[in-house]
Amino acid sequence: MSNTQSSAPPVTLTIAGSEATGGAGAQADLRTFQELGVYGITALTCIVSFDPANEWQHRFVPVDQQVIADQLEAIQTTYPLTTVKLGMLGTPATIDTVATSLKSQEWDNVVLDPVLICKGQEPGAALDTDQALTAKILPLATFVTPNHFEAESLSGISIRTLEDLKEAARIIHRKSGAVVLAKGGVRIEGPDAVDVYFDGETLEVLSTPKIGDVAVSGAGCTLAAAVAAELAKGATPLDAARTAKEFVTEGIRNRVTSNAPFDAVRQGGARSSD
Ligand code: PXL
Repeated sequence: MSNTQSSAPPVTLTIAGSEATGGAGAQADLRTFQELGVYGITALTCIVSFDPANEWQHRFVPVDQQVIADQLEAIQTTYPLTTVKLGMLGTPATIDTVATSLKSQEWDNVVLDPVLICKGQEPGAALDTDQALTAKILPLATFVTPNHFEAESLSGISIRTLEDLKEAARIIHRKSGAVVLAKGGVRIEGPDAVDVYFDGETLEVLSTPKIGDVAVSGAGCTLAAAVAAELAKGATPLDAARTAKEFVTEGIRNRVTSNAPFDAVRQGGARSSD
């Protein structure tokens, strides 16, 4: 017990998977939390290990349901939490376990990165997971950050242009009630990486010049984690989105190269290379 809690940074939880190389998932979330000055903790839902001998496909192992529930019980009993970020949940069973824990308390901010597809999963299993996520987790979200593919899936429209992305953001808001930050990333043609923010009133296009034309691992995780960190510190949703976009752009600019065929976001890279 301590009576100095008021000076501590806000505790921010990520419920996410481990991606063993650290580019995405819980590792990216925790680095983002650290950089943005919140106290990050994690409940692990699954372990993903790329397979270098098989085109870097994802080998996916879910954490036992009881172990996920135990982690969340320990965390939720230890800290008064207001903000949670949800990353890869991965199976319908995990979605049920996480939904039950989420519903056991009130939240100010539930930031959902609706990770829909994990390569290496059976398509059937992935479809079940997508449906369970939409039915059971999306209604609990206050802020959702779909990428291009996820925005198409959640909105039911195909997205080629910025106007399509705006329409998708409106549809997803209408379906979920959540603030939407729909990411065009490198997938909308043109010189800029455009994301669309829509909260039911304000629609804002967040735009930065593209850095290369290949997606970088961990960008989505980092963006949603940065939104969660900023909301936990009391930022408005729009300011959280703006800061998160700047943070992830900086991380992409300073990205980590490796033997893998994709680069990874480097959170705080600008600071540490000074
Ligand atoms: O970037 C999506 C993502 C999220 N979480 C985990 C992942 C990945 C993609 O590889 O492995 C654990």
